[in-house]
Amino acid sequence: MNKILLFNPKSANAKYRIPNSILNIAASVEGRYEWAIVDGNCEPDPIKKIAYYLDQGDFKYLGFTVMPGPQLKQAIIAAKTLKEKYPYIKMIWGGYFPSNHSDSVLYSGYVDFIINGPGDHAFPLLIDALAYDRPFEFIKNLIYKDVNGKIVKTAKEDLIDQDSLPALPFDKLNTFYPIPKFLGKTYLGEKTLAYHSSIGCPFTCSFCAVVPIYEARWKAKSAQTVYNDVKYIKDKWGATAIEFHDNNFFVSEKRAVEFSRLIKPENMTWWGMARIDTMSKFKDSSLAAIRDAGCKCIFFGAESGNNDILEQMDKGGTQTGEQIIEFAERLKKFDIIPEYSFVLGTPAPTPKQVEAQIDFEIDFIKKVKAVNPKTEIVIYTYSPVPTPGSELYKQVLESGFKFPQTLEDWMSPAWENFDLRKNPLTPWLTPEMIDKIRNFETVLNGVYPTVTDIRLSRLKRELIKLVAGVRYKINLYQYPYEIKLLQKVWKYRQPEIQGF
Ligand code: B12
Ligand code: SF4
Repeated sequence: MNKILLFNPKSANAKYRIPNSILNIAASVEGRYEWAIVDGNCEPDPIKKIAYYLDQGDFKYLGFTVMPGPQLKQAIIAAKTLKEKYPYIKMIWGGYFPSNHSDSVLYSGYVDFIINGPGDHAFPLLIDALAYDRPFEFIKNLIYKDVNGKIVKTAKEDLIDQDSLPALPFDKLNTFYPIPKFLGKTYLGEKTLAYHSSIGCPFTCSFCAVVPIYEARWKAKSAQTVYNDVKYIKDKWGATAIEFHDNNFFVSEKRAVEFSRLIKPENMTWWGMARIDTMSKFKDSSLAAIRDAGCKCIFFGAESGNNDILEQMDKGGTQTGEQIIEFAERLKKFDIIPEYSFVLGTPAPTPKQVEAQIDFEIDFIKKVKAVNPKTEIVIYTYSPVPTPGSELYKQVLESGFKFPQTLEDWMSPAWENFDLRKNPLTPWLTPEMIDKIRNFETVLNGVYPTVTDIRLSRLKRELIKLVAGVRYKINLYQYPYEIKLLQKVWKYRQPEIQGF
């Protein structure tokens, strides 16, 4: 038998989402090969559960989806253990980490193939080739080691028309894990559905992991297809809210407005990610229609208020510091909360300039808060992404920065923290500079606690605001121990670490 087992290693401690990455892969082989899913988020001992399936003897292929951070850690441990116990199993990894760091994955010795980017066509073709002993070298989006141990990357496939993809097998997923388990309570609603309606992104920001894979390409499902899927889950399992996981949900104004028209009667609250310059061009009537249809909050990569840094990041498009502020103010009128993420700690020729850039961003973030205090701020420290050809990445390599060479190295606590964007490990950032960024973030989160933390009561919010308010006013960010203590005791939610 040629059964396929798909594994989503643990990526969240709570708020489990529908494992869309492996569900898409399951859809690609549905009706042709038998498959099962193991979700590490829902299993106390996922390796034991995988072994339970493999011991049945008819599973030949084991697919992992892997993103950096804790998911990578569980993936490495599982892959190593399982390959040792079941050496005949063909191990296939897909997702952002193996696509961007293929050498360390394939040289580990326990992963046989990587699907580079979308797997909707590549995965079933690879399984056909392996099952019927046919050549696989001509399959697009594949990375493997040839007989001489050399890493080979095959050509990239054009992006697939997303409406032509097979339906997602929600009912079958429900037989492995009840769907309501994945519809968690968030600030958006009691039962929040995670949905992915488009792939890639038309831009080329030089710090972004999407760029090397999608190379400025974007393809979306139509508004009607998205609506049909959402409506199905709503009617069958009672979803009340939607998190759109697309890298860039609002690329097309027409699609966003059309989706708003369809979803409005369903009374659902929803959220998605966008670009400031793209949405600044949206008509007032479109922004109003989007809000009216339940879109309460939108995530934007603001990145920096400094136009030179925006250029250095190759932010593309037309975004400027002035526009970031103007747009925060404009959204106030529509009662849409802008969630702005900033990337602090990009390289500069001298330590003084790095420090000056950090001070500038702190000041800029305060200006954004002043025009629209409801703006949610997420602060990341810049962690390099291997974007070949980008000026920023060239500067990073020149500074002496190196990614780990082996999978074992990726598991070290320091690199795990790098993945979580807590510890950038970039030579130009001194510990004092990192402290400065983190301390400002602590004080800012004290004055403006995130709305996404639904456990934080009104009283607690008021109290922490009071404590942090004085520091914020007089720009005193050093040693904010009292705020840290409250955040620790109240288990304050940090979207920058836990994911939105
Ligand atoms: C949902 C999500 C999460 C969820 C968890 C999802 C899960 N698996 O349970 C949460 C919120 C927990 C999360 C957390 C983090 N995430 Co995350 N996450 C995403 C997000 C938004 C969507 C993933 C998804 O479902 N995609 C939908 C599917 C259909 O697309 P896909 O994964 O690309 O899958 C296709 C191909 O890649 C391939 N493929 C994927 N897997 C597999 C497996 C096999 C076997 C095969 C054959 C093919 C294949 O085929 C699929 C279909 O074509 C992505 C961005 C994005 N839009 O994809 C970021 C993303 C993957 N996350 C990222 C990061 C950095 C994180 C964090 C580490 C940090 C952070 N602060 O966000 C944390 C880690 C926290 C932790 N505790 O682990 C980055 C990775 C960047 C990088 N350098 O590689 C991304 C790309 C966001 C970004 N643009 O920066 N994340
Ligand atoms: S707009 Fe966002 S998703 Fe697109 S390349 Fe830039 S950072 Fe990445």
